[in-house]
Amino acid sequence: MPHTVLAIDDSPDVHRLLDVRLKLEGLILHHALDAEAGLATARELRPDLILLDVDLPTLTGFEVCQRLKVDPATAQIPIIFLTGATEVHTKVQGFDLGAVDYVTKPFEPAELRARVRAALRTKRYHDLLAARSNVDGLTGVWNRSYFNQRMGDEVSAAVRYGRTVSLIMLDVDNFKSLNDSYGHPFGDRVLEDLGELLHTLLRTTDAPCRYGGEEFALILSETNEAGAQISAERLRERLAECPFRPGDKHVKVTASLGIACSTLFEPKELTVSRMVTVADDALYRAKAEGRNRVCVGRRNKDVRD
Ligand code: GH3
Ligand code: MG
Ligand code: MG
Repeated sequence: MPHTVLAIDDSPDVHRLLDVRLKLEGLILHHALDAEAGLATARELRPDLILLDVDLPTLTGFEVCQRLKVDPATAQIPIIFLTGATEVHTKVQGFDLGAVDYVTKPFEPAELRARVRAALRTKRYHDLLAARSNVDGLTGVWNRSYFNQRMGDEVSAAVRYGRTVSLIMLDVDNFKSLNDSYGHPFGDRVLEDLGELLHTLLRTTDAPCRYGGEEFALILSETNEAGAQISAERLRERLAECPFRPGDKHVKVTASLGIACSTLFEPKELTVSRMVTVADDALYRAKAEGRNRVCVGRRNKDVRD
């Protein structure tokens, strides 16, 4: 996949020059001629690198940089400032705001290319490390820290843009007695297989996460309660059908699932912890009603935290 780079500059000449100078780098260059278009495109495209003019007319490049850094959707995108000014304090201000580099205009072609390449290389390592440190070692699904970050982003999008997100809490039934009867390594194998099953059955836009022990939190983007119910039921069925064979025995493994959908809440009441509480309550009900079942969360009259 070629890298995508967004250039934000009010001068069409600069864009033409960047096109020419970066042509051989094999990247896809997008253009924005003012701060507002730049911010919107950055949010939508999430490019691998932003080349940002310091002297923009409405908002300065520094202000654009600040906005990009406080928005979780764009905070991780490296920024190289394009500046005509060579005073030390301007460069320092750019670095202090989170820029990774700067290039002075008029561009020295070889230097521009080298700095762009270096920034993209660092971004690739950063993405690789971030992905690895967010994956649970045993099951291969996302870990708890990724859950917190992703669920936070999904809830913000639901509050701000009216998007819908569902959360399914899944807990393996009687897992302690499985461990006790067949040994801890067998329990681990069940969790490994469960991780794989979650990857297979969920959409690529969904995020299965290990919440802790034998409990999983499944984030379903753009999915309403009915959709979540279908997914949860399918998971429950497939797991119950899955034969687990420690030695020569056939062991049935089941799970209980609880669902919470963002549409249960008024936007001003919607938080991650409230969604977790509702899904947990539904999971608890599924356990109490006999396990190996799906329960849909209801919002309590007085929202609890
Ligand atoms: P319930 O149906 O009510 O959920 O019963 P349960 O036995 O599954 O619930 P409980 O919370 O009492 O037990 C969870 C067990 O999961 C206890 C713990 O030893 C086991 N466990 C947690 N993490 C792991 C793990 O990584 N590997 C294995 N093998 N077992 C684990
Ligand atoms: Mg359990
Ligand atoms: Mg448990």
